[in-house]
Amino acid sequence: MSKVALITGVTGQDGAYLTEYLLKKDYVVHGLKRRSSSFNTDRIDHLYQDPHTENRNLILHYGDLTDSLNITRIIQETQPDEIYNLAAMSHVKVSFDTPEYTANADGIGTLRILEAVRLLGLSGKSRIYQASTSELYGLVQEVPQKETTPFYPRSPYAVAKLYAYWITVNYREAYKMHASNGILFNHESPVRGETFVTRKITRAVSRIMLGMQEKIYLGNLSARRDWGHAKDYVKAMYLILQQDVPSDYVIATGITTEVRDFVKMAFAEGGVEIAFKGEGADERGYIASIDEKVFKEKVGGEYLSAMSTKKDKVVVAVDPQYFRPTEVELLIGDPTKSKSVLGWNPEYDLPGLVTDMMTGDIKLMKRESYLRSGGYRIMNYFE
Ligand code: NAP
Ligand code: G4F
Repeated sequence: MSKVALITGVTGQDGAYLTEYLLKKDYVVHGLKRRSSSFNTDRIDHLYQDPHTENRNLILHYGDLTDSLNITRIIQETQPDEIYNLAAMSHVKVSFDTPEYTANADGIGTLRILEAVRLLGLSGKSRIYQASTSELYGLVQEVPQKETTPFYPRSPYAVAKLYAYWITVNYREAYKMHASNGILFNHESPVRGETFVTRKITRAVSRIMLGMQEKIYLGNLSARRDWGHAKDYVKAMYLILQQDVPSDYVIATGITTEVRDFVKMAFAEGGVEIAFKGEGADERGYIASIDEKVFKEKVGGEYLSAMSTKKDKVVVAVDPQYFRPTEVELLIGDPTKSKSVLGWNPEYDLPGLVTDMMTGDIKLMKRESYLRSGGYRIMNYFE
């Protein structure tokens, strides 16, 4: 018999990778997806199965974490062995603009799932994974951060996730539920949301190198994050739910890097060296040199002459609109427990992640550029 998983947030970055991973393990996967006025299933379209397909093993359900009735009905109908609660308003900066909604979806949404499992008498059957976050450490009280490090959240997002973390622990202790928190540090990929800093950078750097954009505006260049690859992190989620005893785990690489250095690494993928000058809001990044051989190989010879005219020009600037009212300056996790207990071992390091993201975005932007020119010409031809 195949195991049954329910994934909330199935259309998000992690939802997509986890769905792919569990389908390969022969699970039947039910995914909770929000109704949207335009398609929001891009990341899982390659896995989609038509509702008329017999014996489907990926089934999508309309739903929302703010709707208790809907959550309870879907859990009752699907009777999942494992629930991965990945749905959330996951953008830290946006949570300052939508604090009440964030608390409802990210905080109370978790309670809705736990309580539905309890009320439906599934406490002994359905194991629950809660997508907790390194944002809980916020104004860090210890370096590196581990499972026992005290929390100090610094945004409405992190405060909502703090509630979700503790209500998960409470239901585990009160009702003997197999409910666990994965305290995941930042993890990225070629399908990372476009407004998180890594993807914003890899998209913009690709566009700059292809002559589609002049420069990128960023916020705090000195923030440091422990960045891993989402493909590795969904494996940890799975491992957490395979343990006999539920518990909470830090999932991280143990290496921290400045946003500024991520920018340098992204440009270096195309052989472009960036130097930074100035401080705070006046800091600027300009092109110091171009390795033509690498550029031709990774980006394409036809883009080289336009790129060469940008030498010594500013391509990175700071815009204070991206600063946060309260910032998390440093995150670095200690993954000792997850490595020893779960046997979790990530395949990607940061250079591998940057290469994967840049390769994806250069390809994507070339297609966009082609559609803009050739694509329109074809449309006009038929008109
Ligand atoms: P993501 O790409 O932003 O995906 C979030 C998912 O949640 C999307 O499918 C989104 O639907 C859905 N969603 C948002 N609000 C919802 C609601 N009210 N009801 C139902 N679904 C809703 O996030 P991610 O990077 O995959 O992260 C997955 C989870 O891990 C999130 O809970 C996030 O907070 C947490 N986390 C992420 C990281 C990280 O670095 N990526 C680190 C630690 C923890 P739409 O597609 O319709 O928007
Ligand atoms: O990429 P970010 O927006 O990610 P952040 O805030 O660390 O949150 C992400 O990781 C958390 C895990 O720790 C998740 F829980 C959360 O759901 C999300 O996935 O920003 C990273 C850093 C910040 O310090 C930010 O101030 O980059 C800095 N930054 C600098 N310029 C920027 C920008 N961030 C964004 N989004 N956009 C900028 O232009």
